[in-house]
Amino acid sequence: MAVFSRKHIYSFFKTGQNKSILLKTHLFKNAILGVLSSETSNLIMAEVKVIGSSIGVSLFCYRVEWALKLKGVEHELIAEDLRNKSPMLLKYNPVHKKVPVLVHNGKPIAESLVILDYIEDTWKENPILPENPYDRAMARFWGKFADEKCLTEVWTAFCTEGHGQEKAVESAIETLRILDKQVKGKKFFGGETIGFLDLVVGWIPHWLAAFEKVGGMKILDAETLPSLHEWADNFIQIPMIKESLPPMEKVINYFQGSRKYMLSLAADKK
Ligand SMILES: N[C@@H](CCC(=O)N[C@@H](CS)C(=O)NCC(=O)O)C(=O)O
Repeated sequence: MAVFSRKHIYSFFKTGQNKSILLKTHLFKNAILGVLSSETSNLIMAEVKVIGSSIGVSLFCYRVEWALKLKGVEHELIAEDLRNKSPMLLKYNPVHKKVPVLVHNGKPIAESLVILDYIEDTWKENPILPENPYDRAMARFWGKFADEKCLTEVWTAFCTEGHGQEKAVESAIETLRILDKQVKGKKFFGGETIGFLDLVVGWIPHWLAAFEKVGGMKILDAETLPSLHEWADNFIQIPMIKESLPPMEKVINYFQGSRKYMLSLAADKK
């Protein structure tokens, strides 16, 4: 069943000839809502909330935010203090107790990749996954690879120092080379426009730059990872992305604390 937000109903009618007169009249709005079934009306009133981090630098939350923006889904952001998790977060994500959590009509969905899938299934406009089932599966495969391998290895390099870090950086670059091949000859992973995988690896241009600066390492280099480097330049130029990014100082400041903490944990283990 198609799910429409109030905005989408309006934009549908916007395409009609009498758009400005019709759109802005409350009478018209009420007439439209009146003739729809109560079930559909509930969907129009659908409430979409995203529980995110109060610090505002969570790369997992940003991909969800971007997907909703791409689809024009109005939503409310709820800032969660992750040092003092709220009963609401624990209720909505009792398994992982992490953000983001998408809450749609009171029903929670956790894990950002699962949330992206849900968004795609629920709001059909501006698809982020290809139509063909095989291509869809491939996009999901690479998304999983990007999170489980690329991001994890970059994070390991970020949380290490000395010789250990050099080795970790090499390993991260090797893994990113695989991703580099995937985007070779294309503007975006999704083709001419951004899609699922672009959103998943959307942390690379901004967050990786912060990790490199704070961690004193270089990973994304135009010579070593030419296609990914070019992709990063293209991705960050998209107005919706560029305008939504958290200030770099804020990201750096936050991850300076994270690195210090991770290094202190490693030192304690020795
Ligand atoms: N695999 C999860 C990762 C989410 C995640 O790590 N969220 C962090 C914020 S960036 C979090 O909630 N951390 C709180 C904690 O680990 O207790 C996803 O894709 O949604």
